[in-house]
Amino acid sequence: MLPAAPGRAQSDAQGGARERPAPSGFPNGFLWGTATSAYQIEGAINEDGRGPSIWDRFSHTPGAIADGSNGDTATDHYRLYKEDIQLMKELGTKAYRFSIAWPRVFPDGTGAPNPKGLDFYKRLIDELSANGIEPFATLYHWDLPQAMQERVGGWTSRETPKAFADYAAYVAQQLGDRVQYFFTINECSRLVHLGHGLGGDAPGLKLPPSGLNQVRHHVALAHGLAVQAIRALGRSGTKVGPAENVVSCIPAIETPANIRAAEIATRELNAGYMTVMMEGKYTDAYLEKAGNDAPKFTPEDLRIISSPVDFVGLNVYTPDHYVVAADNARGFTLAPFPASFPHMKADWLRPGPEAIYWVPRHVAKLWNVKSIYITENGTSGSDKAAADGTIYDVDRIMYLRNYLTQLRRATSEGVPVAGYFLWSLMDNFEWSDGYEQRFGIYHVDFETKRRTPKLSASFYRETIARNAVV
Ligand code: PNW
Repeated sequence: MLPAAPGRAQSDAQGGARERPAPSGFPNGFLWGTATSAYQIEGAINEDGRGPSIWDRFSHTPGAIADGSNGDTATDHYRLYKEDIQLMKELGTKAYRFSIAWPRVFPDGTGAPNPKGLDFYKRLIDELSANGIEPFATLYHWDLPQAMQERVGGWTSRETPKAFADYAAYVAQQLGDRVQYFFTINECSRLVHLGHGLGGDAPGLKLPPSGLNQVRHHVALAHGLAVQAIRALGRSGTKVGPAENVVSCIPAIETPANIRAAEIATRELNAGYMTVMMEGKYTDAYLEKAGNDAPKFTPEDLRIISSPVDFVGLNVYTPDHYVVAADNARGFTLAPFPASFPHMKADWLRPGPEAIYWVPRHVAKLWNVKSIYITENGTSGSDKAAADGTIYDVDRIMYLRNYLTQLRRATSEGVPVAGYFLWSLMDNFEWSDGYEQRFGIYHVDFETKRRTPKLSASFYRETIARNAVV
């Protein structure tokens, strides 16, 4: 149980906010939520007819995961989901972003569906609804059915986007009465780059540029096909969009020239993902740079990829580049990061709270996007319990408070951000970092599966109650 916050009567704070909006306040109706993904929390990999995924295979490959672990049991959310929904409820969240495991629904990737696998998500969604929490379902958070990898070569083949569209259509048919908000693919960029270029994520491939560019095209195509499938088969009012980790470009100093340069950089550095999804073409610079390694595609592919979306989901963790305007062909310089730039527990996670201001602002401006959700934001921490048993994760609170201050700047200036999903509800299987990186606001003991709130859970509950940065 989350302890009561001392020194504040909830009704006072809310009443005060109604009369005189605090300068740190978010718009009325701003949607607060938490986020997770299937393989990172569910466990139960052999339950109810689930097929193996590329992450089962990869995590059981010696040397692939930092602590030699895997997601076989993870947080056991498959069994403990009702308890987890009570955690969401005690935070006061009104939305939850989770992912559906494709291999639970189609154990072989294609062919006969597995109703028992889908039933888990029906139970989960019904329990969410019973607790007043809106489900936001991601169709693909990296757990490709292993059968697709073996039969057709996974994302290297055009068969995979086709199979993904069929899976999306089936889910929309089956869950359309329960789910209004769908995300297609989580972070196309990471699954392409880390999974197929660097080999650090499943399926662990290190493709040459031509192969990698083709994978990138297939993933974008899968996004577009899924948008069309959900539109065709969801009930009316169903909304769909991507959940992308846009390469974040921050004006190093806030001048009109640097802001413009950061916009140009955003468009170019996301050419194979957000830019092609929003514009229906690859930029000239992207194709020129790829040269003979450019992906093979048809004009019809580009029309599919750029199927109109209802919103854009943005995962924002860190500034990828600080940008300075320059008199060169590209129009910008990317400042190198000094070795002294700080980072959170994860080396890659440099705190730069202004990223959560600039990314949605650039996306809204460049592509006239009218509705944005922050689909992930959060940090890992070392999270040691103090003598009194509490995890005083003031580093995570510092990170969140600063990011939310910048997010609030965005909403106050009219950037159309409608909601925020904190990553993550609870500690979970952090991919190739195994269980060594904890992102939760609830601590999970991976032996007993016991959940315990960290101090940041109280911070988040307070933020939600006041609809303001606290
Ligand atoms: C996201 N980066 O991954 C994923 O969507 C989650 O599944 C994951 O647990 C979470 O963030 C925390 O890592 C990212 O290097 C991994 O910028 C790395 C980066 C961004 C996102």
